[in-house]
Amino acid sequence: MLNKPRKQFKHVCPRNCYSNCTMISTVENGRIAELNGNSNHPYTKGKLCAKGFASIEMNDHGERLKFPYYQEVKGSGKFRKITWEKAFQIIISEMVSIHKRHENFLPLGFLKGTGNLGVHHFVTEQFFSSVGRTTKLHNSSSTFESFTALGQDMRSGGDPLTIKEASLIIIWGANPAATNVHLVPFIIEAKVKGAKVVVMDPLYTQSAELADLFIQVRPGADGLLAHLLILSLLEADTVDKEFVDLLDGFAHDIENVRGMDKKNALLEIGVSGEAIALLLKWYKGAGAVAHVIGNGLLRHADMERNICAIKALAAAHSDVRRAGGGVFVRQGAVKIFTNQIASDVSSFKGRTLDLNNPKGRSLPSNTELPLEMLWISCANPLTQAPNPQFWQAAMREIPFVVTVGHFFTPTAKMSNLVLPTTTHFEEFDIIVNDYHKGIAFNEKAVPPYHESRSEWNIMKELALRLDKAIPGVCSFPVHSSEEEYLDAQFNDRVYEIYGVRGLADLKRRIGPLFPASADSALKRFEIVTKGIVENERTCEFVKSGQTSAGKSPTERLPFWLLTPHHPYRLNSQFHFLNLSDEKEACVGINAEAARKLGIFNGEIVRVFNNQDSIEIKAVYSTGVPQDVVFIYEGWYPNCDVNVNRLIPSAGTVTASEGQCVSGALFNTFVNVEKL
Ligand SMILES: Nc1nc2c(c(=O)[nH]1)N[C@H]1C(S)=C(S)[C@@H](COP(=O)(O)OP(=O)(O)OC[C@H]3O[C@@H](n4cnc5c(=O)[nH]c(N)nc54)[C@H](O)[C@@H]3O)O[C@H]1N2
Ligand SMILES: Nc1nc2c(c(=O)[nH]1)N[C@H]1C(S)=C(S)[C@@H](COP(=O)(O)OP(=O)(O)OC[C@H]3O[C@@H](n4cnc5c(=O)[nH]c(N)nc54)[C@H](O)[C@@H]3O)O[C@H]1N2
Ligand code: SF4
Ligand SMILES: [Mo]
Repeated sequence: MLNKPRKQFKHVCPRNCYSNCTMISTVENGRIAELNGNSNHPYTKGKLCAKGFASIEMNDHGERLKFPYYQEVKGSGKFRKITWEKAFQIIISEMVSIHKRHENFLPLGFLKGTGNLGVHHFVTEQFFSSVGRTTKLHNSSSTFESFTALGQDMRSGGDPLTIKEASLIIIWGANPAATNVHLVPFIIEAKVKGAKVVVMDPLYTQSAELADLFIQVRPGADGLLAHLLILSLLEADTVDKEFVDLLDGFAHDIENVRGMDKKNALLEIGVSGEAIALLLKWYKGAGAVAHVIGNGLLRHADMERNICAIKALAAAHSDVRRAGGGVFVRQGAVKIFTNQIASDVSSFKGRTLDLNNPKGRSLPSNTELPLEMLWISCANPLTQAPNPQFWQAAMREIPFVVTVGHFFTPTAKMSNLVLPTTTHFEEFDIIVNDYHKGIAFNEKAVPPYHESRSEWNIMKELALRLDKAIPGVCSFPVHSSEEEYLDAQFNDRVYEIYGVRGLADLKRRIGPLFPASADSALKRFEIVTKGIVENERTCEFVKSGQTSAGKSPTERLPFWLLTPHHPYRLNSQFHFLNLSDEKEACVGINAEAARKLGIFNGEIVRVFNNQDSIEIKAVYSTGVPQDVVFIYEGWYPNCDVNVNRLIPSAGTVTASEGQCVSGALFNTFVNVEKL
């Protein structure tokens, strides 16, 4: 038998994930025959998750978009395959028409989601920032956007590799066993060395199984629990006074905690005094404490108060200056490459619309120029955004919608033009991670699937045509290759952090690159200080003795609806991957609560609130409290359940600026009834 030529290529998984694993593909006859993790990575260590391995399946999936498709009437499903040339013609003629009537491109909106976070993919935003004033839509329901809006202060993630040194690990509202699998070995290593692990979550999750102590906290009550811990440190006189005295005004704030009503706090937290007593004991006796913070905190109104309370705790116990201790949270949105900076909300020159801010949440139809065209890339708002009904209506209203992606998602189906694009196996890219903070180069291994084009190629071709149609209107730099384009995105900031000047420099390095002074104790100290000093309301919250959410289930809507991330999906991606016991969407409900409603295990029920109603299979769960139900978020094409239809578009409020920064997706209340 002839030996087939095999070639290997280096990749980085570009998903919006804690890990951004490095991987190696083996190509045979122009197709990826094998995919493995690359052991060059100190965080991911050559291991991929199920989704990572399934990315080969995704690459060759029969339902992947092969050609550009056009439909005159959005949602009609009457798509016809067209050529790229025709697609470009349609887009240019829309753009020219807008420009003719308005002499600018403000009626042209664009939305870039988190489907692929590679530097390459910011090309879309760069293009729409290079044609004068346009409209940037941002939907801060993703963690990526939330952190962007929170700014530098929240970019305080400690180095997760150090967690193995912690003597106590508290996981606040995260489920790493499902969503951050590479953290698990570090947690186990700490456990082997004697560390205790505490999981705070209203749900008994996959991560709770790793815990020495599981605290089934009431949603939104984490800040109160953190203050209780501060109080116990004060009472035992173990607060790091020397450290807190350095934090201007903080010593006074922390003293306020003495005034809190412990009994009431325990009621609000909803946990037995015994469990809290054990936690207090461990905390007081602990060396470095690692606080791992996840979306469970970010998805509530007033999330900043809860997080600041945890930061205050980490400072009071000087966790932030002990190896292995501190606050570990995703840094979010590292925008340092040139094409990422130009289009950031903070520096964007055109009009911005924050669709999570109830005030900004309407299309500019009467007041300003209405949107006439919308470009969506790397996003699936019809399943991922809160209140997708709004998006559905908006997309119907906007005359011309383009979606660039991989599959016929609900969002693609509501578009006029659907453009097929390449995957990370078919394009060059640079991936910047916002958790372990490594950057690495992604090689192209195989040609584009059918007629897919890379996003750089699409935008470059558009730039060339637009320049012909309206000379001088577009300043998008036209490079001759993807690699040349990526090379041009390096700048002094990248050099300052990573010590590389260009692509050749990055390629020469073996394995991912990490910032030289990633998280010195000093830097973390400064960040924590800033967070505490700026947040004057931290301690008021304790005095009032309320949960941070300030909202609770009511008689009419007696359940919190939590919609965390699916263990075998990535947001709306990998919809074809059926590894769970439950193949369809289902709602997890406390068995006792279900029985009271006469609901059997496996029965289809109605879950509803003021916004909408969905029909979904009920599954009894012992891990859910009586007043909580949960449904994994995502896209369920096989049963048409869209859980976000129940989720209002309320933002969360940051104490320091009073701005809405993130979707308070978990502040949703519902009722459940038999059909
Ligand atoms: N398998 C998989 N991995 C992923 C993703 C995915 O979709 N699937 N998505 C990626 C992305 S984009 C993100 S942002 C991350 C998200 O990863 P995580 O930060 O782990 O977020 P969630 O999965 O939403 O889990 C949050 C947990 O918080 C709990 N929770 C809810 N409210 C509260 C509360 O008030 N207090 C406390 N203490 N807990 C609460 C929920 O019950 C849930 O168990 O994962 C990334 N990794
Ligand atoms: N109810 C509820 N809703 C949530 C959440 C929750 O916890 N609960 N979590 C929120 C969070 S944390 C996040 S991050 C968001 C994520 O929501 P989105 O930002 O929409 O991200 P994804 O669903 O991962 O991917 C969006 C689309 O990008 C496409 N895509 C993938 N790669 C590429 C590419 O290279 N190019 C292009 N053009 N397209 C590509 C995918 O096919 C997919 O259709 O969802 C949010 N929605
Ligand atoms: S989804 Fe995350 S854990 Fe899985 S392969 Fe990609 S980066 Fe790694
Ligand atoms: Mo996210």
